[in-house]
Amino acid sequence: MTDSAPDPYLLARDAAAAIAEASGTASHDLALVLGSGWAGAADLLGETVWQADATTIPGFRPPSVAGHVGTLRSVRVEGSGARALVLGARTHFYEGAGVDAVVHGVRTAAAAGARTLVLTNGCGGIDPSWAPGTPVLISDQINFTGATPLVGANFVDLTDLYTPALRDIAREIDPGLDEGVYMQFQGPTYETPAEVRMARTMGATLVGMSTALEAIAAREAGLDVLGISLVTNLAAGISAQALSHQEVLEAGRDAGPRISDLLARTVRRITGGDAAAPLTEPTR
Ligand code: 8IG
Repeated sequence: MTDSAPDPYLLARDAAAAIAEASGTASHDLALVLGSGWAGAADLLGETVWQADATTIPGFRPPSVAGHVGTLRSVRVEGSGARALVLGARTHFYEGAGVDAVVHGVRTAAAAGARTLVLTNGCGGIDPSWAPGTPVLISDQINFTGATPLVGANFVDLTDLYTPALRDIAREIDPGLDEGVYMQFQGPTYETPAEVRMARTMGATLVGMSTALEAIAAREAGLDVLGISLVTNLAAGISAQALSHQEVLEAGRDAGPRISDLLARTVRRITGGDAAAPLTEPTR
């Protein structure tokens, strides 16, 4: 790091302090990043006690993608009373702002007191049985970006990067949830069919442009991580159809209410509240 570059950890502490002051909430228990298709979850979690445009908080950049909403919220989780920090948009690696910008929200969540991070995304599915609109638990990841948020001899163990106990809780809410290995590509193109075959050969079943770098930063900060992907499209070459961002948004909209319910119940259970009645409709 040069002398003029801001320390990203300090910037995250500034952001957390600004959130604490603006929200009137000294500390948050858990944080969520809502990706494509997951925006509706914030409303189901509980009462929003504070919300603001993320760009009013130090270090947050405006979202660059249609369908992503750059709102930060503090939510009192119904049932448990836990405080959740909801990050309604993320900075993607393909925006070129650097990996510190990508993980700023995660570092801010850690500085705000969160012990648990829930990462959600919309992604491509390699398993042909996952129809668009299927939620899949992330069991492990392949960081294929060539980048990392960590600098120096910082040998963080990623054996259980996605906390097994949190995945168990999600499956208590929805026993039909499948698990997959998420591979983060740099983007912004979707993969070629050959790249999807490569990903499959390497052991991936989900392909996307987010999450893996954030999970690494979260684990560095000592957070427990839960990852849930919404398969919004079959990965390139898995189906005969070409990919379109429009279809991705539509799959997200259609699946939105169901996956929001799944997420809200899971967060209630994670934070010690009752998850209420079981899902009336299985997610697949
Ligand atoms: I939504 O098929 C969504 N994001 N890399 N590939 C990659 N990212 C995605 C995809 C996909 N679908």
